[in-house]
Amino acid sequence: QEWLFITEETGEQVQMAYADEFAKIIDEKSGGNITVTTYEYGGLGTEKDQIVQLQEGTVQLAVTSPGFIGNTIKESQIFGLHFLFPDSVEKTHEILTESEAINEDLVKQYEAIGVKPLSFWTEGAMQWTSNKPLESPADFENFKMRTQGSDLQNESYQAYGANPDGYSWGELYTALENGTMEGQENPIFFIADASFHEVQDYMTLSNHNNYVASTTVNQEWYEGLTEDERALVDETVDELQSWVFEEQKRQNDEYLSVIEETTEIIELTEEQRAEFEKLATPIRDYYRENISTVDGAILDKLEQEIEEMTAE
Ligand code: 6CS
Repeated sequence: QEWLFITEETGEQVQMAYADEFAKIIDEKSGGNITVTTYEYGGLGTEKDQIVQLQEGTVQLAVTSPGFIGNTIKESQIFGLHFLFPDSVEKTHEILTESEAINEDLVKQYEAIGVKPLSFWTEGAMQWTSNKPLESPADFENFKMRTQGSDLQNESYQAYGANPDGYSWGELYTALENGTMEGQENPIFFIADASFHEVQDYMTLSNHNNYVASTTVNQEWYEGLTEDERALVDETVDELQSWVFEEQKRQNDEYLSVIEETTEIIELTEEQRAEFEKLATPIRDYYRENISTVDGAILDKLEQEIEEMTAE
């Protein structure tokens, strides 16, 4: 049998590396009986089209980013909050792997639309690239910031005074080049591989948030698998959780020097980061009051878990 696995990335970018590794393991473990065919971003439309295909079961598996489904699964916008997760990417990955708020409560929200997340993982800390130096909230005044388009992502940048707008990444290079957009956020590997640094003069090491991705499946398909097949999928996803942490780390470490060749790197002082954090923290209440459909219960629990896990 054949399973189709779509991602939002191309080439050997982290999501594609993940899907290809998944395909390799399934092929080996099933003795060649199951073939997983992987599709790059664009192969089946935009990121938003891909979610519909997953819901409809045209594809069985997908890497899905909350930023693109946030307006459908409101609670997933939680990942658009800045300065929520700890600065350590390793710790963040541990929280994404173990948190009950995420892996049980948030999962239920996805299931309501027929999509089952099997895991959440980080593609690394996000940084800002821009056509002018971004060092303080004042620099964001009326700044045309590209986001993936979820309401909370936009709200987070409005809190800095920016003028954010959702855009598909396939059109972003051109938008940055011609000034339709003045800046964007992404992990280092993605900035370099998508060549955004070529059309941006600065990269601020802001570490304001992590890029969170999720391995998702069509729920009906997953529940219709035999017990052995489902165990094979679960086992492989478990195995890939630490694998993908190493993969994103390798790519993010490697690509920094590529960006440094053409782009000025700005490091923020603790005080400068604190200015952003101060404006970002009240957005948690905005999420509770205006976005969440469960009065912020998932955020309350997640905050508690983060506190416990970072105190260890
Ligand atoms: O910025 C984006 O939209 C893209 N960034 C990453 C890291 N992966 C896919 C996504 O579409």
